Amino acid sequence: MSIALVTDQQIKTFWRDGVVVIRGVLSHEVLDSMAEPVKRVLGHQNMTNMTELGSAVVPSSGGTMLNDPAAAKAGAARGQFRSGTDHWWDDPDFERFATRSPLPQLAAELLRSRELWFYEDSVLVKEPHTQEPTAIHQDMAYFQLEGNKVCTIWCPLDPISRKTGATVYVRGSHLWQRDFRPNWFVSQLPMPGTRGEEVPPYDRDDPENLLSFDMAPGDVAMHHAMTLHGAHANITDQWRRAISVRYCGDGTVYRFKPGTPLKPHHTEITEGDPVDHPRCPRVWPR
Ligand SMILES: O=C(O)CCC(=O)C(=O)O
Repeated sequence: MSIALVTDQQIKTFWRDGVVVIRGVLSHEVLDSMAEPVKRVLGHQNMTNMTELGSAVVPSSGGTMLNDPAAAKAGAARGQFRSGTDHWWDDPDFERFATRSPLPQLAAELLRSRELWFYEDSVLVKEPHTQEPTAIHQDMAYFQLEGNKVCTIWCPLDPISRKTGATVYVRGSHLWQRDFRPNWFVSQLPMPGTRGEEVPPYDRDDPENLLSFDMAPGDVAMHHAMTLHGAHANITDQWRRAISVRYCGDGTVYRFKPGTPLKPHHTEITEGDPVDHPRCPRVWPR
């Protein structure tokens, strides 16, 4: 029997707020072991440059640093928001992180799930001076899934504060039973052909309705897939590197969402089937 990683109070907080931070979960060894793999994927052509995507889809968002007179005058560099998914498909380091670290047990305990499957990993890097906040969105809109035990664990590799690009969560929004359209991550514009409500505008600095946390490397934030969330810009000289790992638990089935990109193996799956596929392996219990 494994020793519990979370307390009853933390489980209650997760189900009440839609997010909880668990401190000191990942050891220095685990964090150090992911520095090189993250560096590798940053050099990989499959990483999306969200900053360019942002200015491509939102011409009014302020454009590039060269169009920003204040930044241009100061001679400041401008960083990019880089993001990619499914690195574990061809990188055993990412597979080990998602399947052999304490994360599966942590997710199973907080979800109160007997079993757990691994859906996806994401690398989310805001280089120094990345001006784009992450748009507020609901992860479930991007997942071809349905169920109440689906989550993301956001794992920063660097110290996190409002200035370096802390994530923000709309408190309790997982309980609203509202489906929101997926957007482009750097703009609130919904993806074409998708269904649901458009995400309303939020003030990221509203402590009444939004939760945000200072975090140290090793701390993780787990949110429910229905929780609306985003992140601040990184206005510092420091890198903000994070890996998100997404899991689903008991009762999760495949549900295809019109307009939401499919993964190649989704063509082999029948809608309504319980999750279980070599590309969505069971990771708990081990
Ligand atoms: O890292 C970010 O800026 C956003 C992370 C996020 O939205 C997620 O992992 O679901």
